[in-house]
Amino acid sequence: MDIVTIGETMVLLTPENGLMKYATTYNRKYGGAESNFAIGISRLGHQAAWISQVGNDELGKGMISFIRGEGVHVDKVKLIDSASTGLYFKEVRNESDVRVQYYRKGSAASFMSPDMLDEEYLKKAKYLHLTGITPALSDSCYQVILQAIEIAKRNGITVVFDPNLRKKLWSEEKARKVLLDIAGQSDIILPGVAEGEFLFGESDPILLGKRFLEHGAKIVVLKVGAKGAYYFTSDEYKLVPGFKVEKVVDPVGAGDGFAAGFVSGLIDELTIEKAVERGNAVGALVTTISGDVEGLPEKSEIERFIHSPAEDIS
Ligand code: KDG
Repeated sequence: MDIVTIGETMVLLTPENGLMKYATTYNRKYGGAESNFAIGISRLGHQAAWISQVGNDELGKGMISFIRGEGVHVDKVKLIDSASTGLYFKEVRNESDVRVQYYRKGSAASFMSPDMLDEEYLKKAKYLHLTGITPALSDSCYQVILQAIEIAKRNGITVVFDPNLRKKLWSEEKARKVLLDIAGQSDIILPGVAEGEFLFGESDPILLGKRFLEHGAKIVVLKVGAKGAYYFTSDEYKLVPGFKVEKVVDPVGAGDGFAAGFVSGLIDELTIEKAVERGNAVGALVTTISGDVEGLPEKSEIERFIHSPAEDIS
């Protein structure tokens, strides 16, 4: 196993036409930062496992089939009778105006608890991927994250943390405290510049990178939108430019795609710079297709895009 990730995936409904408020027909997809990442990893040719909890209902079962169909290991996804699978609606008005409505309070995933973690299973992974969405779901979900980090530390598994700040899910004060706690225990951290500013009250990318390093991370990759991403280690930092795409159709999931591309690069033992370049390329491609995971590329596509991006966008 290359990576294990833990978190909630929801049924995703997007209006077929027009606005959420008036739409009468919706497309049914699936979305969840952690499974988006796992699918990205799988499409790039690696082994990924997704740990979660869904309702023992038709939508939950359909979701598991879909994610399994993407080659992700789902043997540790629990179906429970006492709560339903979460749901969310998404309306993309334009690149910078995406409206999201969650129906996930009290969802099956929000009842995840540390006892669902099997150390023998987690031990098989090289990387543990976590996001700041899971601890926002409930206190027991936060405990899952803390326990997973403990297991990772005991077994030499690298912890990769994407803060994925979702202000709709919790208070700013709690979010800041918890995200800083997890960031301080992670080996690799993948924040966006706005998340860095939220956590440290600082907007200069170079200073932010240094703050995250001081806070405990060994590698920091700070995403700066279409411009690309900076990486920081104790020895160096560098901006790796992003890729242009002709049209951004749906930006949601680009960060998860970035994380998948970057971690896939590390698994393939690329340099950090080349891994960031792959992350940038995957993130860019995700935005060109509607849906949180539909635009995630396969290995051959990503290599072609990195070598001649113009060809792919013409
Ligand atoms: O990063 C994309 C995710 O935000 C999306 O797939 C849904 O997990 C999700 C969330 O909590 O918003």
